[in-house]
Amino acid sequence: MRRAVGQMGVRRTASTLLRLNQVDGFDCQGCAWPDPAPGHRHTAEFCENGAKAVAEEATNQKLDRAFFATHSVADLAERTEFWLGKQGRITEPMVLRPGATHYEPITWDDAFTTMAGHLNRLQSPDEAVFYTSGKTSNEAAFVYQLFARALGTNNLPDCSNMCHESSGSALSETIGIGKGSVSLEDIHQAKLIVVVGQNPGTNHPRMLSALEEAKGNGARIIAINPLKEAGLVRFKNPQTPKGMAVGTALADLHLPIRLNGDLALFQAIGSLLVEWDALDHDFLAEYTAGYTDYAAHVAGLDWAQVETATGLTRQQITEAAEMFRDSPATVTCWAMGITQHHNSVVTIKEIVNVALLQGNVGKPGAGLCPVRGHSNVQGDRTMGVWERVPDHFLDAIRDEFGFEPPREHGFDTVAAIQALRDGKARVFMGMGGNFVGAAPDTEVTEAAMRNAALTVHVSTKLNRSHVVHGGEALILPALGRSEKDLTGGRVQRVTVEDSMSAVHASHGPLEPASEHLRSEVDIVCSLALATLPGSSVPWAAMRDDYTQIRRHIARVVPGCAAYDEKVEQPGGFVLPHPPRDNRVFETESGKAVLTSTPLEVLDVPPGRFLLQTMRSHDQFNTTIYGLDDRYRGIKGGRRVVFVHPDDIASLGRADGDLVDLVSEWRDGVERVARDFRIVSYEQPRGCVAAYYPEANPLVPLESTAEKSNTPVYKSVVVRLDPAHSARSGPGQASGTQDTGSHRTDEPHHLA
Ligand SMILES: Nc1nc2c(c(=O)[nH]1)N[C@H]1C(S)=C(S)[C@@H](COP(=O)(O)OP(=O)(O)OC[C@H]3O[C@@H](n4cnc5c(=O)[nH]c(N)nc54)[C@H](O)[C@@H]3O)O[C@H]1N2
Ligand SMILES: Nc1nc2c(c(=O)[nH]1)N[C@H]1C(S)=C(S)[C@@H](COP(=O)(O)OP(=O)(O)OC[C@H]3O[C@@H](n4cnc5c(=O)[nH]c(N)nc54)[C@H](O)[C@@H]3O)O[C@H]1N2
Ligand SMILES: [Mo]
Repeated sequence: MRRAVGQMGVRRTASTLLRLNQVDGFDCQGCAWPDPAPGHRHTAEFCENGAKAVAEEATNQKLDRAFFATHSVADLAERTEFWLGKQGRITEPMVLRPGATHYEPITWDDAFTTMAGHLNRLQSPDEAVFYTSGKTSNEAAFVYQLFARALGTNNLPDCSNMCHESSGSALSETIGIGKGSVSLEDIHQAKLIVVVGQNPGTNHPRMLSALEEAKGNGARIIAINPLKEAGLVRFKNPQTPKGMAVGTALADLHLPIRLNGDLALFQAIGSLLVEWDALDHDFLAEYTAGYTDYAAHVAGLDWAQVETATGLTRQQITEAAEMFRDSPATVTCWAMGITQHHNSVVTIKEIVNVALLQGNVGKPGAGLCPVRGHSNVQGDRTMGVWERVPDHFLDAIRDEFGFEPPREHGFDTVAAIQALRDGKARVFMGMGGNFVGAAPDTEVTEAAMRNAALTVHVSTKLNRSHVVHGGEALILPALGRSEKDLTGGRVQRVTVEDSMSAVHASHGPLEPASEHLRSEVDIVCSLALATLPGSSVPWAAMRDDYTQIRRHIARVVPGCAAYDEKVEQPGGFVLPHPPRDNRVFETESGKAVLTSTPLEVLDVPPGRFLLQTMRSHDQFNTTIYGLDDRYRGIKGGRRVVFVHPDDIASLGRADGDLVDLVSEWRDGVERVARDFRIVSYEQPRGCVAAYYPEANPLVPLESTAEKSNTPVYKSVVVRLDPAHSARSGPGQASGTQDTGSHRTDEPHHLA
């Protein structure tokens, strides 16, 4: 409330927060956690971090042309993400002309003409890149991918490429669909819930209420995480007086796993279930393939290797396996701690193996639950924002709109950066997000963006991607989800899909931050009209009435028949999910697939550490709400590195010392992020942690997960050198590359 009132004032706070996540209100722009059924929602159906997300968007603080006249781009490039984000909402379209030092105002029409000029001058439409962050509504996402394809490219990278791509890859191959198989009701009814590689207390706080309800119904909970994340070990439910006063320990068992140890852990659990014959034989026989090979593979498990990889004892793992054995219905939830490693896809397949052994797919109270990040990241994919969308989707576009879409796969996020770097892509457009701040290898990514002829960002707030720009740059300010959309002279609604495939409507109650803002749908359709004058697509009709878009969605997108009618129902509708609904597995063999993967232990040279990059309690991705991380005891600073006390001692350093983080990778380049303060913090020996995006310069662009191509943000090999700034004399850092683009002008006081 303090944050909300500070940014929005009392009246705006009340009218906004009480509409948040309500049936007739708007969808929280924070995470993708689902809403309870209509009739079961609280008056305050939001969490602390949802309130911060709304306040950040609905802030009274504005950024006008005088601001851009005062601050040169060079000046803005010296500021932190925190400072940039705090300047307020962008109120009119701005352009940075070639060679100019300052952004200046531009009319919408001129902005679209500028973009059309660049796009039509390209040698091939594949020189354009259309990125999407996961807040974009289904309607905007649908017209956006349609525009890219009408132009002639599948270059539609999205934040999913950096997020749950590994889940999509692993689940499609094993159960035939890239989405999770549980509903909120399944969580409530589960007897065992496994939360692995996820910090819900910070990133999905409303999930804790669901876990609490499950516990009330007799569920047990296992948390698998190198860190003892506070939300899981002590939880006070702010929705109930009892919760506020008493608090609960949600997790019954915490396994402090070594970074990247999860493949070995789940394989070991699977091997024990096979050994104990704790299997659903009927399910295995009827619905799965690969069991015989799998059983033979895990029979040869090397426990010494498992203990090294996981940092856990056989006894700890056995205790967890017994909880699986004794549970008739198990849900496994995971997030970035699982998806952002080089072997994420096979790790998730190992989680699937364990679920299949016990028939925990397509059964009430059970299932696989990748917990999505951005509020509509899953919906954007459903709507075709995907560089590798299947042919049947493209066929449906052709039949609906009468043009032949390109068939060749497009660039994902990493490939887009490589293409910009190598001059193969010339125009970059971002539909929301902060591409430069979120991507790996900051120095390489920034150079790639500077190589573009044109960079365009559809945004609500200022961020680093606006100040690290191409030859010409545009900022197009969009309506946020909390705001009234009166495009085409009528009240427009949009729709979104949550992490559990439920689709529903959303419409904002607030007056827009400025009369010059346009909706994302308007921006895309107007751009299409300017760029593709002879297009067979009815851009103007779709722009002026989003119902028209929903009618097209109904005919193009699988599972969306009668879309406009179904989203009318209170609470919306749930998309079909064959494994969940009928135990139908649309894989090549028609069965769910158990896979056998050789174990490996990540090799870390002596004196080096495995670094994970994670979120604090006071940020939404690259949007920094504040400089504290309350649950981890950090105050007033973000350039910190969490290190085990014995590792600090073995380095001959002390808590509070300043170090440079140096990442070592097989390309021989040493990437450096300077001036991080050591914080003594309990976790497995050899593991360290720092915040995203400050640590992004350390993640090599080419270090990605096999198959999903997701950057390896959670296991970077680093050393901790004495801080350059604290050393005497220059030259000590020779041979290293200073990639400290996320500058530090922040205090470091720690609680
Ligand atoms: N308030 C808030 N909400 C958010 C976001 C936000 O920034 N702020 N971001 C949104 C987005 S886009 C996403 S994707 C989600 C992210 O949600 P999370 O995945 O919860 O986010 P991270 O902070 O990256 O946390 C990763 C967790 O995994 C653990 N971990 C790291 N490596 C490993 C490993 O190898 N094994 C295991 N078992 N655990 C590991 C870390 O200790 C940490 O607890 O949250 C969404 N919601
Ligand atoms: N090191 C490291 N890097 C990571 C991760 C990690 O764990 N570690 N996580 C990765 C993950 S999971 C993700 S999802 C990506 C996130 O990558 P992105 O989605 O690209 O980044 P965000 O920080 O969420 O984008 C914030 C910006 O979105 C704009 N915005 C906000 N709301 C709206 C809106 O309603 N409309 C429009 N048009 N714009 C809006 C604002 O201008 C704001 O500055 O980062 C990835 N990067
Ligand atoms: Mo994400």
